[in-house]
Amino acid sequence: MSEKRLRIAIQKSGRLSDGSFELLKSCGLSISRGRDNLYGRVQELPIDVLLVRDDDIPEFVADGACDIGIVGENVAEEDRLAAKREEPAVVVMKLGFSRCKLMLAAPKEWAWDGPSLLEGKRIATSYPGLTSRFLELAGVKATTVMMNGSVEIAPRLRIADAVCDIVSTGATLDANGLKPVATVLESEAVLIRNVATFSGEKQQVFDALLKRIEGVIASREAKYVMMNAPRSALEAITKVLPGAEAPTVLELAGARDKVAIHAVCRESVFWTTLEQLKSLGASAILVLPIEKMMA
Ligand code: PRT
Ligand code: ZN
Repeated sequence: MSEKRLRIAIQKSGRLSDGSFELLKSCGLSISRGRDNLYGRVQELPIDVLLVRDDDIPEFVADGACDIGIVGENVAEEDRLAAKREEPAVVVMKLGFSRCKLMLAAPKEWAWDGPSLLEGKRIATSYPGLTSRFLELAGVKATTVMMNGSVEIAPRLRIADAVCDIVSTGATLDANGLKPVATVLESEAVLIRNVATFSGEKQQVFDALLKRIEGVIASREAKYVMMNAPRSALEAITKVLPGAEAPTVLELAGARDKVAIHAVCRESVFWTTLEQLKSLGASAILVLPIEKMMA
């Protein structure tokens, strides 16, 4: 593999992989996979893709085997806290998918009144670094019991009193007689990078990729909103449009007191927003998706 190609590590299969592949695809990149399915090559830019287990990604990026990677914030943060690397990988940006929470969970019958209830208890987790930091900040002395999987069964097996695990819907905890009691980390997929300066060419590729990712993320929520409205309502309408910069105001043929308003809204446009616009006198309101954006 050439030194000039930017190397990105993504999860081969699991809860991060669909989002990671989709993101790269939305950036206009198509990946041709090697026969071993461990390595891919991007056609449009000098980028190589390594398909690996998510747990390996922070290390690969920290030691320079890969330049960048996509991983859960939970895994990136745990690596930073627990692995004690000299120069851990740094988080470049949040990517808005694979959202979940790392949560402390206790048996349902516990009357939870705060973290002090965990004093002297044993907590099973795959995230000892994050769990210990949370307990320390809460001033609680408890023991963490490291488990690599099936953390939720630890209390039933009397391996631990409580757990600290990833929660999405909460169904797994519920099925195991546990309830979430405190959030340790709100997580989503993040882009991480090696701390060292990239060579000139690699930096250019990295900058181009970053610009595209920013564009994809910005356009996910963004909408192009158009409407006709009384000229007098312009100010009130601008205030209602979520995350919009100054809108474009256009003359309407044959109407002196009405204008057309066009705006890019960077935040979600809900039905309630449309109802508010309507009540301010807007009509013919259109909300259109935006495919690409570049600042
Ligand atoms: O094979 P590999 O090591 O690559 O994958 P993995 O099995 O270790 O990880 P994977 O694919 O399960 O998760 C990758 C990342 O997705 C995690 O590090 C999180 O950042 C994120 N993520 C999002 C989740 C979940 N949602 C999730 N629900 N990771 C795990 N879970 C598990 C959780 O551990 C628990 O067992 O799902 C269960 C809880 O789900 P609910 O819906 O019942 O609450
Ligand atoms: Zn894993």
